[in-house]
Amino acid sequence: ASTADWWRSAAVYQIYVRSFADGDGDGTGDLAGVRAHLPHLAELGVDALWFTPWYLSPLADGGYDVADYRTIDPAFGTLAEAEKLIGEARESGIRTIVDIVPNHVSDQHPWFRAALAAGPGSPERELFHFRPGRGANGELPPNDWPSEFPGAPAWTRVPDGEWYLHLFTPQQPDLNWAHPAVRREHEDVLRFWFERGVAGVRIDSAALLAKDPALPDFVEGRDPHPFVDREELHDIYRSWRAIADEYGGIYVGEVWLPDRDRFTRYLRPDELHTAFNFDFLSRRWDAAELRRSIDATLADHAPVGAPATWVLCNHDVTRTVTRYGRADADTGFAFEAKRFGVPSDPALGTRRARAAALLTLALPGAVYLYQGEELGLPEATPPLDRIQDPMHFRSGGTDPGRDGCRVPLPWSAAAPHHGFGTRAPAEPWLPQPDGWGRYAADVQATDPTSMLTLYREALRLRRTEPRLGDGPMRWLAAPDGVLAFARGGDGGLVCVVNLDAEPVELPPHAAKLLTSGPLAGDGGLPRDTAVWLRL
Ligand code: TEU
Repeated sequence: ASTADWWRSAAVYQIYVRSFADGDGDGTGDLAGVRAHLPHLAELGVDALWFTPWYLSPLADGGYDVADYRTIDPAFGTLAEAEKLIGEARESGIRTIVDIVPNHVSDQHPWFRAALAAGPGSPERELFHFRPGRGANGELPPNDWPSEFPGAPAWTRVPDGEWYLHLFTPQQPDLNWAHPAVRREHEDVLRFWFERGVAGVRIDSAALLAKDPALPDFVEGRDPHPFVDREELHDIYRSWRAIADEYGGIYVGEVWLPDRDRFTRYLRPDELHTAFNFDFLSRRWDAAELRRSIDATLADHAPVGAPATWVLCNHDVTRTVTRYGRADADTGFAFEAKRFGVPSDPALGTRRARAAALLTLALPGAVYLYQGEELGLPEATPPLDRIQDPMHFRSGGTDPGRDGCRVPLPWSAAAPHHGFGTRAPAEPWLPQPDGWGRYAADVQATDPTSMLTLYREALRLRRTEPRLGDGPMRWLAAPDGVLAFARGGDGGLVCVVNLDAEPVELPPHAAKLLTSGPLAGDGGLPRDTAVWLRL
């Protein structure tokens, strides 16, 4: 792939800044922590870093509540430091992707504060969705839309009696995307970050933004939907694409849409470059099911010319090892399973996560990794009184929320708090569970059987092996419960994954490039194990 096409085959590493590494000793991860660990990322061999929002924010939703899109939150660092980090990463061959949150702002954003102060009927309120309530005294929300976080309507009433719309928490008022000032502002913000050398932008909640101006009640199955996947979005993304093209930058959309045909419309050549494919998150560890998912994904992407992407984890879902460690019936359905705390076998989960890593890294397209996946971290269960995720509060405390995958990383087994602080050790903002040191990067770096070593070797092969990344693949005949496919033509690279069968025989003359776990005594590939072969 040419350098302009880097994103088509990239391995992108997601950094949840507040939990990655703490450089200034206040217990919160920051840019200094990331800079200190750039050697880890370079040695891991990823092509780009995606930073979850690092902007000024009251952190009501971990930074997805932005008070100023042009300022780095002082807890994380400064703009000058972000620019330095972008440059240093680039020197190590690593590109930077920033996260833009266009659907909503923080209630501390100057626009929202001005709208509150200016009162009903003011032009300031037109930047948001303010409405009078229903009921005799306006005591009922303007419509019946639910918010994304459980347990509450998408409306909050302000002291003067009007209500404002927020599809997420009340601290995240939705912008009015029909207003030209909202569009202009975000176009400026995109330019601001491209000017600072970022290679790409992740677009948060990219299928939201536009709303039916009549704000009608929600009717199941009505098309168009009043606030998801509306036609107006495509015009917005076309104008954004023109901006990215000026800079050679790319977009990766967070487009949560179950309908694949609707999803790939966002990937037309003049819209977003690529989008997360979340399909594996709701798939069981089952060969037939994963094969169907892979085929459908590739078939849907091909006509628009966009590469597929593969996602096993992110900051919103149960960590891979824990998900795959659950009894078969519960391995998928990340969101429901997380809510009900289904038990998980860490050894089984780790074996499958290792095999899944080799599977996704061998599939055509780009791969998005979430920090700690390379360490094989399981989902943690932080004490409920330490959880900060609004999902937890909005559920009335019944849902532990998403903080279990956001626990500060262990870097050094023997150091206080396992080296989360790169200089001064301070109590991390979320406690690390007992035994977290066993996953520390320093112990894994010298262990040939560790998850870190597996990821390093797989990513090294991915960088040197032109057949991996975007391009054609071909299924090979395999027993039930086994996936086998080839990349490239004769003498190509073959990936075999045994999900659920007795040990399978491997071709006798194939060179084993990498295996996710030990082979059986007779050289067969055991259940829950993957191998890369060269024929
Ligand atoms: O997530 C968008 C989104 O739709 C989430 O509600 C997702 O469905 C949920 O987290 C799954 O458990 C993005 C961010 O990734 C998330 O962290 C933010 O909370 C959300 O937007 C609001 O900005």
